[in-house]
Amino acid sequence: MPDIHVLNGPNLNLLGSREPAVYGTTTLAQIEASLRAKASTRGFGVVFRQSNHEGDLVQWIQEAGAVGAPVILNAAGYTHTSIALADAIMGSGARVIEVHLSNVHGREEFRRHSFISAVAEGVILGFGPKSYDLALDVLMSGGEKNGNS
Ligand code: CA2
Repeated sequence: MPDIHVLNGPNLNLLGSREPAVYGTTTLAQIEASLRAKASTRGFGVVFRQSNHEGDLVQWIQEAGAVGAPVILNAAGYTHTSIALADAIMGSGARVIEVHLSNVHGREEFRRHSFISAVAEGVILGFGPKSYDLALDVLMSGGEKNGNS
């Protein structure tokens, strides 16, 4: 199995330093360390990336799709705006699990729509860093599609 790609969108580099009431105190580096440790116990490698630029995320999704690597994607603010990311997922055939730290459905109205959800295999949200963990569990257990797509 190829490495599991964990792709993070804009402002997630600020995790742990601002807005702890919404996003908690765990930093992105801590999430990365925890995922790497957990994945390695099962012999999986992790490619962990963050960018504030939409094109980087498009490129990384395409790269993952090209090598058949599964993706855990927190597209952050681009979740709610980016047709380009949805196109990259569809066009590259990448297997994507969408994750969010917060329960976006309990927040502002504009966060309730995701351009990613319709092209993702599944969505995990609202569990803080555990959202990433749960997605990793699905991928490491070889979780299959549920037939919805
Ligand atoms: O809950 C999530 O994981 C989000 O993807 C986080 C995004 C937000 O736009 C989505 O609606 C939900 C925001 C990431 C920005 O993270 C910050 C962390 C600390 C301080 C400021 C922003």
